[in-house]
Amino acid sequence: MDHGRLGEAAVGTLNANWTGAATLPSRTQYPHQWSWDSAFIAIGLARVDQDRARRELRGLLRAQWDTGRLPHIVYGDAGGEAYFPGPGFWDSRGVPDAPAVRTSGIVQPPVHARAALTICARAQDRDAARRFLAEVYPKLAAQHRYLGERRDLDGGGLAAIVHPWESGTDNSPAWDPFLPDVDGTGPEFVRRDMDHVAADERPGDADYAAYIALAESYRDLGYDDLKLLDKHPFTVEDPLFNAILLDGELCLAEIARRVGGDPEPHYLAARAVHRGLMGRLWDDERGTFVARDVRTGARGTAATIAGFAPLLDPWLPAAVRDRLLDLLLSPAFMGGCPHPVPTYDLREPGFERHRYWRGPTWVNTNWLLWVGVLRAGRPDIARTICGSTLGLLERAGFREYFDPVDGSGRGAHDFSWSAALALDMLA
Ligand code: 2M8
Repeated sequence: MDHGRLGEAAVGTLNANWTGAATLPSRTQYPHQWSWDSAFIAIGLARVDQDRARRELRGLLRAQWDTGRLPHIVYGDAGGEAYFPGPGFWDSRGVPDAPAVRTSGIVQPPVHARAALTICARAQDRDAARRFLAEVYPKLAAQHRYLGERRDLDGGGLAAIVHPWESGTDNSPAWDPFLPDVDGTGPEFVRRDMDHVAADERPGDADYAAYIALAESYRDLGYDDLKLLDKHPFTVEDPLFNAILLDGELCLAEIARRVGGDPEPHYLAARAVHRGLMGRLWDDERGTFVARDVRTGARGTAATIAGFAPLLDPWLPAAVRDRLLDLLLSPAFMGGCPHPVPTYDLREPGFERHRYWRGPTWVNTNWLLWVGVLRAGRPDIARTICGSTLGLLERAGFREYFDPVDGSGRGAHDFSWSAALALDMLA
């Protein structure tokens, strides 16, 4: 397939997944609106349909809680049984600061300020773009305030995630050391996630039991972040989430500048995340950024795709940047397989070619790395990542993820962010 046809096919996929109010990640596997999916989708739509890109973000922001929390799922009309856990599980209607629309109670990486700024950057109608920025700025600023204030659990400058689903990289090996404390022996539930995808491409049952137990724990605390350190068994700082938070603050500073607001608080917030990343998550021995348990200070050891996300940080010391790039190009990642970038160190015994976030290549993490290596002054690596990602999509279609060894498509078909980010990478 040539690039022109790939672009047309991408638009077709996004149209097929559009409900009239939002774009579903996949009609079968994920039949609701997901938070960071919508941000990636808006970034792609900004290339072809500005109006829909704006509607995508607006739809999500309408589901924001009064505290600024932007939920990871906004439930639509798909039958209650189509996806587990459904809206009743989270019981957001029982929480005073939640909106009327039904949502989950956890968050996802804040790519949304980047999406809003991208929409503006691609706009032909500059006035409409500025009006849109002015409209969404207070909501995005509230989203970041929530993360910077309520989720910085011990004042260390980083936002904690309280559930692996909040990372977006659900069953990454990065979370393994922090899950044994979770008691997954709760009430029975029926997994719906394997109705459409092979079992060896999804998280294992023990992981799923922990996911449900953690979601119940947070829900039963009334989503009260002040109780997390005492009562919740998973409070972890993730380099991917925090690098995106830092990038988002820099985007907010730029948005503030354009709409006549004050960029300074956003620079300060970005600097705080930078200090937290360097002081807490940089592992000098391994030459990458790793996850850290807020409660114990214990750090993980897994070298995953998340470790490269701080390439988005413009203040990264040159020596740290160079070590990260060395690891990225080494046989552990880009140098060790024909279809990079794998989400986990290829040489680890726990690397799995097909299992979700434990090895496969994903389009959104490739896109983030593409932006990161460009920022790090390496257009050569950016070209390799871009060419290889588009090649995978041309050969295997808009699959959810890909086997980094043979390039075969895995997970859901017609997956929205694979199509959307192709549009951005094609341009
Ligand atoms: C995956 O996560 C959901 C739970 O949120 C699931 O496995 O059911 C992840 O890949 C996540 O990053 C993504 O946003 C979501 C929808 O595409 O699917």
